[in-house]
Amino acid sequence: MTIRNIVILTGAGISAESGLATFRGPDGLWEGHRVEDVCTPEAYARDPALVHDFYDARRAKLGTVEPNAAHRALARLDAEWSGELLIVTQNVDDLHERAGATRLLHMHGELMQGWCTACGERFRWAGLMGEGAECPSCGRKGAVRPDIVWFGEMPYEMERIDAALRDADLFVSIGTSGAVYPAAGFVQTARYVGAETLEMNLEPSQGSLFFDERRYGRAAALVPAWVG
Ligand code: BV8
Repeated sequence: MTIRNIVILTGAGISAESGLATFRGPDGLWEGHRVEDVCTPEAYARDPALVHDFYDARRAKLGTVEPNAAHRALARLDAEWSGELLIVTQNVDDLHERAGATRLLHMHGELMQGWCTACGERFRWAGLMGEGAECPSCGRKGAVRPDIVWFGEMPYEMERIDAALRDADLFVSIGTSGAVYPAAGFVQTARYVGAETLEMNLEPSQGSLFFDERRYGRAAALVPAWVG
């Protein structure tokens, strides 16, 4: 089959070698935190300070790390690939952008963005947010939350993702455990439309059996080798 249109899904594993913790590993982000306590709208309503601390700490860490060879290889592919290409990341870090990727979409939101629940505006937010942050647009205090998709909230740009998957000749999944939907279901859509499917991960994901090809190892080694 001639490969023209590529969809690439990335997860926390692609940023692990940059020094950012994944969610479900031994050093997991959720160690010490129950997911329900930091990653749901209910958690935010119940204890906004805890949720802000969780994201403020991750935002501060992000400023100390750099993209790795896997991010850079995907950015090179993005610059050179003449067909359609869409990198759909579950990650909320900005390492794909900082490596130079442009055909990129953050389906679970972005750590470096805030969202005002009073006026609905979204804006770049680089520092600590905390509970009483003032909206740069409407001036309200205490209505700014992290622009992150929590459990039970609709991921961003699902129509655009679905359209790209339906046109795909190749679907590549990199550094994700396949634990979270709808992202974990993308491989099914790709198979349904006859796309080739490749998984690159440290270990078999929950959906590994759905992939035609599977390469296991570190993303910073596997992805540059695959991009060539
Ligand atoms: C929705 C916020 C509908 C961002 C996150 C059944 C029961 C209950 C709920 C559900 C259900 N089925 C579906 C659901 C809904 C739920 C869900 O999927 N639950 C799961 C637990 C079953 N999904 C949702 O709620 C989603 N929304 O469905 O909305 C809707 C419809 C209408 C109207 C309204 C709503 C929302 C999902 C997003 C939740 N937000 N986090 C943040 O804080 O960062 S989830 C969290 O998990 C992150 O977003 C993360 O991106 C995502 C996936 O994790 P991974 O990226 O895969 O990371 P993980 O640690 O798991 O794995 C890392 C992998 O890398 C490992 O395999 C490891 O081996 C590998 N690795 C490590 N090092 C390396 C490496 N690989 C290569 N190289 C290395 N060096």
